[in-house]
Amino acid sequence: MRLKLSPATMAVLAALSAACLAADTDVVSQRGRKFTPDAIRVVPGTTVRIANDDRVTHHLYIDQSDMKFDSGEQAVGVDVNLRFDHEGHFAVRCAIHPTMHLDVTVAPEGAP
Ligand SMILES: [Cu+2]
Repeated sequence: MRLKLSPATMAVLAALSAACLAADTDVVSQRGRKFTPDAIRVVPGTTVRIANDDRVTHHLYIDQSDMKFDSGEQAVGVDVNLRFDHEGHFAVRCAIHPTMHLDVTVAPEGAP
């Protein structure tokens, strides 16, 4: 059986998959003992993949009343996936490098 889709349907499907990809995963790089970008805004339910593209080990954590996280030691080349389910502002820090700071804002699309 062959599935025939009109160009309009194809356009809708393409737009939908692009929106889904945007909502599902964001990638942040660690390089030069900095997060790049160092501030992101995501919708609830987004997984943020933090890649250690650096030459040194990192150790990610969040220590807030509304969210706790501890990656343990994050070796060079290792990704840490962090899922944000709840709205709010979250500071991702590195236990080894106190100057490292990633600001994550979790808010629904269209929110101010
Ligand atoms: Cu670090």
